[in-house]
Amino acid sequence: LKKTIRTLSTLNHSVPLAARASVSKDESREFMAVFPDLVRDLTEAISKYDPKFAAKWYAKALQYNVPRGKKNRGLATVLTYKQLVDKSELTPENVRLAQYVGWCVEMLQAMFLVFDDVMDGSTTRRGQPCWHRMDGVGLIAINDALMIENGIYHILKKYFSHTEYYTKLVDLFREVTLITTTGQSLDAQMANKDPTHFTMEKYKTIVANKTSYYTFYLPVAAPMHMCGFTDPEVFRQAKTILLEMGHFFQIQDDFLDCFGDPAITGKVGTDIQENKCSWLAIVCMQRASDEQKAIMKECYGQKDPAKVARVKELYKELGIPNTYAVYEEESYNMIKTHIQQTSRGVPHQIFLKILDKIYQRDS
Ligand code: DMA
Ligand code: MG
Ligand code: MG
Repeated sequence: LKKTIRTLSTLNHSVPLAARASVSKDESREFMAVFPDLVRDLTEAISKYDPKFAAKWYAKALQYNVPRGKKNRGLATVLTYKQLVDKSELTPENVRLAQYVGWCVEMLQAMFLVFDDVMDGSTTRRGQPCWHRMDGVGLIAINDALMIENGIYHILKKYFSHTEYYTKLVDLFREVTLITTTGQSLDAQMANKDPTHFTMEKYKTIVANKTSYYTFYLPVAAPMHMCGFTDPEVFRQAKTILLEMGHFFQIQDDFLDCFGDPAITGKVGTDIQENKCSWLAIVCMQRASDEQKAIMKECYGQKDPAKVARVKELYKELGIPNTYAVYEEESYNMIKTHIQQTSRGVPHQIFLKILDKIYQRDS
């Protein structure tokens, strides 16, 4: 299966995987170097209220949940800033500010993931147990997610309240949070319906809201504000491209949930058990005969491992892994074309870099 996907999609593979990995290693190290300062800022902030227990717990929650992922969103924020800022302003101090914003994006992501894993009944995330599964954590995870989220606004205030773009940044984080929670709400509500209700149209709305805004729009729009962009048309054009990328990214996520290797993705999928309106389930329902639809009705949304396996079998019988490989390649090419067609504002190179980072990902 993996081989088919690889062969089908190496046809238009502009940046070798190894090269991509090595580029981000340095950037990732510099970015990581800022994290301990962020933890110090935040724990100091709450040690005013409780110097011992709360601060210690907060540090632990931050360290466990914020920095252990791929950090694509935070790194994209810094990268975009470096590309957009006037060369004369590309100082170490300004890069550090961009890194703080990048960590705010990562804190937002950490908050969503802690909540998402509680809601989705997940067990593992980033190769370790989900935070709520840790001994002594459980539902305290809900409060921890709120503490992580509000750390964002503490950091923004501390480092940006004197800037012209401060309210733009705060408004952006708040709006993107509202949009993402709207998407999570739709995602959860759709999971209460049987698969005959799943459509590509509903999927598009769920995905744009739950994933694309915070994963792709935020890491580009935040540095745009920092660099003094104000033309709404430029934001609109960037958004169009970035939402397309988000759609592409979530289809990958859905595929990996079912067919990915947990040792590589760092998480064990739950979409079938949780009755999620995933891309695979939609394509399956589009193609299924009446008998196959009956299998979905009986087995989808069930915890029984035999039923989960039956759904995966059905996906394979319907050739969905192959459809995915073809889709991934075609969609990549289409987004590239659309990037080339954007007329002004953000340099194409930024979008292309972000796109190449996710193309053919297996984690
Ligand atoms: C991801 O949806 C959306 C948010 C806001 C975390 P998901 O449940 O498909 O994500 P994952 O597969 O990482 O649990
Ligand atoms: Mg989930
Ligand atoms: Mg998923």
